[in-house]
Amino acid sequence: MDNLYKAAGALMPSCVAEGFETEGRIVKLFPLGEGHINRTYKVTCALPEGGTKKYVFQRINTKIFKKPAELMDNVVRVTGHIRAKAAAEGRDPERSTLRFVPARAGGYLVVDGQGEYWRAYVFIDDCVVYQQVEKTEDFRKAGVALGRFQKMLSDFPADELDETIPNFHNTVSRFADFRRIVSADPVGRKESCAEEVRFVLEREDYCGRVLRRIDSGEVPVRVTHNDTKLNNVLMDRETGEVLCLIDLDTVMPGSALYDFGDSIRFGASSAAEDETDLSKVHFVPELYDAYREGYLSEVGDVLTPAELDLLPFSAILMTYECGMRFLGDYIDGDNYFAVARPAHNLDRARTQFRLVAEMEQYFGIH
Ligand code: ADP
Ligand code: GN1
Ligand code: MG
Repeated sequence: MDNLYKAAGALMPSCVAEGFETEGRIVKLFPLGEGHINRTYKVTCALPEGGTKKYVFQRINTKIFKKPAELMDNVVRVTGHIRAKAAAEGRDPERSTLRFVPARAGGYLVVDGQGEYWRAYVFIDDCVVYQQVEKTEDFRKAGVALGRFQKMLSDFPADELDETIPNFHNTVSRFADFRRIVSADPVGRKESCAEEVRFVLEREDYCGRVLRRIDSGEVPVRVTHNDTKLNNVLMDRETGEVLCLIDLDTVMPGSALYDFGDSIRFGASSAAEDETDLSKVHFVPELYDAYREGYLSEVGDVLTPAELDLLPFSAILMTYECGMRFLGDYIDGDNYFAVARPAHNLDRARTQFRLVAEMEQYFGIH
């Protein structure tokens, strides 16, 4: 039987630790991050000549990412493209994107004895990640990071990327999924959230608004990140400058609006995504303006008039979509997002709807 490397409440099979072309011997392992999908560990290796080398090991949730090989192909290509661009623009390529570690058996994946898929990348030292905005200026910089990311990938052929999760931000199909879950009500939770269900159903009209502009060609399909929450942005601890976007599994063809809107959803809020005291949850216009300014400083001249016009609506749409996904998962019995308490997904949905209502009022969009 495999040795197991132990972390707080977590185990990593030794075949995983030994399966990558990492240097040195593992001396430390502990869980990282607050993601809802994958399992992430920071791994420290001691080098024979002294000193250490740090890595991130991640177990891919294959219930959600059903094609790990295609996923890795996407992210290896995209990070290679960004690294070359960053170097050409005079930035440190090793701090400008993730570097994946090859598997000793070839490729970038190791499959453990349980059939779980793992990948590894180099840990970027001396960086910080925020769960919530502390300084407005940091959020402006996060906007720069997204703009730069989209700009660097603007010449990457979007049609060569695999759609790792089909219809990821297709709000029309998300709405249809939601309606199906509510009808089935598999664990009898529908009654307990009737008001929230009504909130979603009343806004069906939002669902096709961006898709129609994509179909008409006014909103182009670009290479997008699709999960741009603030804790996926690395900043340099010393200089405070933005380094890169991480958590690249959902990089796919999409709309720039999805990325902008998702950043606002998470970052331009006065509270955490799962705050239970709704009186603390507010949309913060000052943060919206700061992010928009940073973002447009990089891509203001690239976006089409329709994209620029839809920026405020994209914030409403992505917040609405995420709330609908949380609520759908709650009614479905918590099969998708990791939860730490029984009503966790309902709490998350409630914060999103609170933000939607405030954004509607602020932007005068209904
Ligand atoms: P998830 O959100 O799916 O758990 P992430 O890829 O976003 O996984 O990683 C979780 C956290 O781990 C990040 O928020 C960041 O704090 C940290 N992290 C991930 N990759 C690196 C890296 N290469 N260097 C430094 N920190 C990292
Ligand atoms: C998930 O994995 P994580 O926590 O970065 C989800 C996003 C949601 C987000 C809500 C693949 O992201 O779409 O916006 O939770 N990722 C996937 O916090 O579904
Ligand atoms: Mg993440």
